[in-house]
Amino acid sequence: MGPVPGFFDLRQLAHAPARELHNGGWVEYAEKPSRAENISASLGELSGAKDFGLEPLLAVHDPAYIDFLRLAYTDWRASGREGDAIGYTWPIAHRRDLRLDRIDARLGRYSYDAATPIAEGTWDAAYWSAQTALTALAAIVDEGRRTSFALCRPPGHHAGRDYCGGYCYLNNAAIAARRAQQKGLRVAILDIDYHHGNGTQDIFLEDPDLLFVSIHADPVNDYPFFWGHADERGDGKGEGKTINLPLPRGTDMSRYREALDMALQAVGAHRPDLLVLSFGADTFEDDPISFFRLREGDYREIASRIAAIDLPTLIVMEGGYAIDALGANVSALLSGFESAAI
Ligand code: OKP
Ligand code: ZN
Repeated sequence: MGPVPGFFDLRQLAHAPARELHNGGWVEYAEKPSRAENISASLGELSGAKDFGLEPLLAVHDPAYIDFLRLAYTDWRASGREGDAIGYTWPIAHRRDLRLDRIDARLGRYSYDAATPIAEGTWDAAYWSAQTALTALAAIVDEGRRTSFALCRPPGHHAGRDYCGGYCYLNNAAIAARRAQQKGLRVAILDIDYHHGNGTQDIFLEDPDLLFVSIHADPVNDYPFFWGHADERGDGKGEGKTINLPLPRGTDMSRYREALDMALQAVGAHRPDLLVLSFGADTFEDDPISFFRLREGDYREIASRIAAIDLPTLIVMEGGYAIDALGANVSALLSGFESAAI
């Protein structure tokens, strides 16, 4: 098929929170800028992002949430705080939709965890990460490419219509998928990050036209706990258009392959015009925060199997925290698409 064009914008590096709350204490932030640098170094030439503006972001996210994201860091500093903005109180029982101005209340209203601080460069980086996904989509829908790779960072699949969480602020895959829908395409999203893509699931939960399929660590044991169980199958008219395939810790390629083939069968049956692949390399055996056992060569096989269903495919980067191995794992994935016989 030839090389997969890749997209990345240096402004995505501006987001660099210092720390996150984990297991009762502060730890170094795992979603570091060097993740993208490692991938970009091993891929060679990547093109920058075009600017599609706010409109495609607002087709997925609540305008009040976008305002919050843009202003949270400034408001935090204006309140006399140091460091990155982070909440400490969440409206867990879904209280009334109060219009509260206090920064701590807003942080609680628009987030669901303490893994997602808002730092000085967060809005800019998240904005350009979303534009990178839209630019890679344009390579397929406007320029006729078969496959393209968006080096999104910060990632997106945990971000919902009006919330951030899990290192995610804007849902890059959902923003690209919604734009493709608006151009008349029928879309499927396959999410193969180690963690369940709760934000993407929530955004399309009632959409009868979009299939969301996710293979991930069983949320009984792993983040994000409250989403991704096998009995979540979509709501209302979207019933049956969400498919969750949770797998146990320790899963290796032989078990993963079965789930992947089930997922791909469902994707094929949906008859999409476009596949959006939310790709996380945190299923890797040496990932520091995850517990599957995939190896570098497995990403090539995964890509070959996906390429075999013969769909235009937009690959959107999600997680992966074994930083020194990230470039090699992403290259292995792309090589599986590049050598596909179609
Ligand atoms: C984002 B993505 C580790 C705690 C884990 C957040 C996980 C977010 C994963 N210090 N909490 O899906 O890779
Ligand atoms: Zn992940």
